Amino acid sequence: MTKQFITPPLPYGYDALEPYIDAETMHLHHDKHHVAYTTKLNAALEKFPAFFDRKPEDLLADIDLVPEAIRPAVRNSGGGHVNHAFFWEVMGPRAGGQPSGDLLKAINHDFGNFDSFVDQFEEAATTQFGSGWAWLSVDGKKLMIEKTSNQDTPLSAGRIPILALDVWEHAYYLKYRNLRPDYIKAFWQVVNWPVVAEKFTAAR
Ligand code: MN3
Repeated sequence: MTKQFITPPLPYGYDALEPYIDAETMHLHHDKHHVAYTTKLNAALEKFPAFFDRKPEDLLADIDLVPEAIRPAVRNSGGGHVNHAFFWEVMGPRAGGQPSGDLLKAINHDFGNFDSFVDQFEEAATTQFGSGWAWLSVDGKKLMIEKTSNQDTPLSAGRIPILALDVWEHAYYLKYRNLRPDYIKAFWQVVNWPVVAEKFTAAR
């Protein structure tokens, strides 16, 4: 009896992020794309079941410990599994606005002010060429904005992500078509800043 990773359910309804992210996109994105990543990760680990005892985040942070034969599958499908679970968590209904407290202080310190942070994050999300992600990560003592290709994660570079935006076309094409910048602007309406602040506190 082999343990397997499961796709966590959405922490809210499929229509909870309307009108910014539509229910049809959420159904496809969670039930098809996310589930497929988890299924492929499980398939890759079948011959190495000891890894089911690790957290999938740890496999990505320590990718060199994963056997070479399945390393690309863990990087891509494991990344997809972990990144999507993270992405659902940092969004929510009745969200948006601005962070407060220590997180806002750190944003002001590292990016000048909140508006400047938003501009820089949008720039990263807009200019990620092809499929990938934009991130706000904790790098030692400071915050940094970065972007990754495909399902790569800041975890593999030793950083701790606290906010993510999926800019794969599957994340927005049904509603926003080719207008990725409109999707990126709408994202701010669904960011769950209290959850991001918890992740920030835990990362330090
Ligand atoms: Mn996606």
